[in-house]
Amino acid sequence: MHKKLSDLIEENQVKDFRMFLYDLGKGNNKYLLKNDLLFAFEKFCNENEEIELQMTQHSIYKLLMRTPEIILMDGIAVLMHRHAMAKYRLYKIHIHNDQVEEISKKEFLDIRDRHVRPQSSNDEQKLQIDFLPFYDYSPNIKDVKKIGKGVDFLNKHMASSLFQHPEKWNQLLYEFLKIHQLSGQQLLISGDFSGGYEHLQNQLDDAIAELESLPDKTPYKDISTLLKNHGFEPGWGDTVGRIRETMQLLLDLFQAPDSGHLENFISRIPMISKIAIISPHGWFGQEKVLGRPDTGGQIVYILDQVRALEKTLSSRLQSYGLTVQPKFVIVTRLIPDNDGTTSNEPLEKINKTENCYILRVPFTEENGSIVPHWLSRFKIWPYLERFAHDARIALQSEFEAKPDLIIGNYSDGNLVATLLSEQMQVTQCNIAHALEKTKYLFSDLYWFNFEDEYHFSVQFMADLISMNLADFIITSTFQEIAGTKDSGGQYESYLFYTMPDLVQIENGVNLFHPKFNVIPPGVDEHTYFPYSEKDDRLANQRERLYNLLFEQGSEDISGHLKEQDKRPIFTMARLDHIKNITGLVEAYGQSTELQEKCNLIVVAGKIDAEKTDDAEEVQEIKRMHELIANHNLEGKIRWLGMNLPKEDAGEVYRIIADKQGVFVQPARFEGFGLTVLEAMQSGLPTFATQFGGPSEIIIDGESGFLINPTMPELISEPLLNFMHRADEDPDYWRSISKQAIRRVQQSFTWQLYSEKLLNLTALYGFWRFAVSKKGKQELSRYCHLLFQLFYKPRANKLLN
Ligand code: UDP
Ligand code: LCN
Repeated sequence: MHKKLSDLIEENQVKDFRMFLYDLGKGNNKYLLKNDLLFAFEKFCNENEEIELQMTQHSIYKLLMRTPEIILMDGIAVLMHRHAMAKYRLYKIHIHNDQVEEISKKEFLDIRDRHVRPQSSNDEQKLQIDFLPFYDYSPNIKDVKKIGKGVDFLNKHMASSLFQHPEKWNQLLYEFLKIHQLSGQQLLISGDFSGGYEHLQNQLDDAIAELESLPDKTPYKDISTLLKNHGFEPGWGDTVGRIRETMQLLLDLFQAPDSGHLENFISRIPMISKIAIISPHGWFGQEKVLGRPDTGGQIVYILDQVRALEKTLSSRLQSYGLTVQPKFVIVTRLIPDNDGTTSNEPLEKINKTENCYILRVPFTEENGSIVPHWLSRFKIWPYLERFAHDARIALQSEFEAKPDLIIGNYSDGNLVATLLSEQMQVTQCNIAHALEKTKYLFSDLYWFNFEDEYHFSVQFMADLISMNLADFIITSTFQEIAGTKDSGGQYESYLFYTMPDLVQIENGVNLFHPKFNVIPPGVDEHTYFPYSEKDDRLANQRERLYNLLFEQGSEDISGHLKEQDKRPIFTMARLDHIKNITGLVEAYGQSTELQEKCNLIVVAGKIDAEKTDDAEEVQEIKRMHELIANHNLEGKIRWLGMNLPKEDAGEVYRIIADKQGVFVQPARFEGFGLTVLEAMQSGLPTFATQFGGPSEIIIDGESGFLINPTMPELISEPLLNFMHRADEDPDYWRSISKQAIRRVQQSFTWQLYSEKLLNLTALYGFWRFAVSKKGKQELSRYCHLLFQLFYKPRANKLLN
């Protein structure tokens, strides 16, 4: 489609824009990202006096703010325009004649390919992947703002369809109820109930009328025969009051369908009691694991999730009038060389639960021998298919049946969940936690530079397969899916991309699919609670940890603080490159004023690089030592190179808060950031990266502060501003502290999470039953091919 530049920017700025592009074209860099473009434009404005407007008022600036990249070729600029969240237009701008062509994704990806590999012209040989033909198999959300609220959309969609085609849906609902079983027990209506949904409505009417005369509190067992006579099985409720209510809801749904009735009724159907959770990589355990490589928030998230879900599901099952006890099994990897953890135990009961377990299944080689040692999450791909096979057998035997829901975690767990769900025909939920694609700049375009270490070609394919096949996807924030006004989301980065000379993805994921739902996690309130709740704090634990933080010497601790009364700046994370702990040390090292005002306390990684097998950790350890030496930080920084058990970490946050300190999370990018929630819940004013999840946790300036951690002064300045203000006004620290606590308690609780997740599961379970199976089958075959022909051979290469 042909356009003019004036369609993109104001008419009177067209000339300036052409000049700007012309100037860019003269430079050496032919592939510019948004930051490069803004920087270049600032320079351009400074150098051209005739540009009258302030830079940010300029329509060129506004366009560049929405331009993730420009590729420059002879007289042509290829511009990627993110004109709305998750929406793109691609333009070829002819710099000399003002012409603009809107080009296809395919053409754009070819241009990208040629930019990286100018010599290669074998376009026909590229593998091209396109999921677009499958996008129409479900209704799609139209409004970007509604992305991530899939369940609301689906409810409304089904209710309106129910209204328009009552017979079809009533029949479906009736069929769904008829086959409804839990743990082999027929529920709601008997399997041989005949006469269709009209007969069912009559029976409901009659049963409700008979129940009318009984007290609400009458238990189910006293009326089970009465219900049986009408063809009803258990599952409607535990008391007459509840049973009548549920029956009335179904009647209302038959007679006056609306989304409220549908949601209420579906969430009352007992659909699940056995849940499998898949999380193969890292060290999955309850003790001595957090802070090790690949072992962080995902473990905390899953263990807290399981505890909360068990509680909510138990009480739901009781309210349905059932005696079934829910069971949760987390499947992870068994690691014989356990390094002091429980990772070599095949089965471990989860503390503070009734019926939840960690089930460990080893990785095996092709010849059946067990892989004995820990493997980085980047190296596990060749083992996953066999792992899925063995996990299926182990799960069958643990549950004595198939699970009712499978939840995958991260790329590996999601892929295994997909394989299991396909084989067992069970509803599948995905949780990414953090996708790698956006963490490493150019991980797709320059994939070959990363391949030896990271194997992203395999991981991204695993992601594509599992995100397309999942029945529903939970994310912790909206921006994880579709980004913010100014930057793309993690899932969004799979929309279209290319890995030159390997594969082109024209449409990788449908962000407008109602499968996406934002449900933020919570914090374990028994471990992380406000510092001011003195009665709940244990004096001896406090003393021991105070000693650890400020006094004790050990080979795992580097540095002794000279002036212990200064406010502590505290940080705690895995010592990964992305966590940017060294960025914070650099910022502190460069600011003598900050050093005068505060101490820096770091809990991360190890002190001795010899003690780790993780390549990124080794690099970061070396950098930490360099920074401490170069900036002369001895006496001002204390670095605990150890993993704190969760309970200790809880008290550590509080001790820092007792000293009116702050928490800093300086990551280059953070998927969500559980430490941010924990620190805030403990009452610590928290400074966290603006890139990723924290931007949806913290309300900047109210319940904490968002920082841009890309330059040392951008970290130290907001910290210094805060310190000055807190020194001048003794209430300032306390007011931010209080608002941090309030924010977490209002919006981030596991109770809210589990209610929502169980409602979703019910609705998607019904949706899975109701939608056309044909579409899903075709999608599944397509993914199967990608798995067999692309994923497997490339994954197996890792073994050579
Ligand atoms: N953690 C801990 N002890 C440590 C290091 C980390 O208990 O020594 C916990 C921390 O409290 C948080 C989790 O590990 O619960 C890290 O989660 P987050 O989401 O912040 O980051 P991730 O490591 O998942 O990227
Ligand atoms: C993984 C991450 O990197 C964190 O940002 C999240 O908080 C954690 O998982 C839990 O989802």
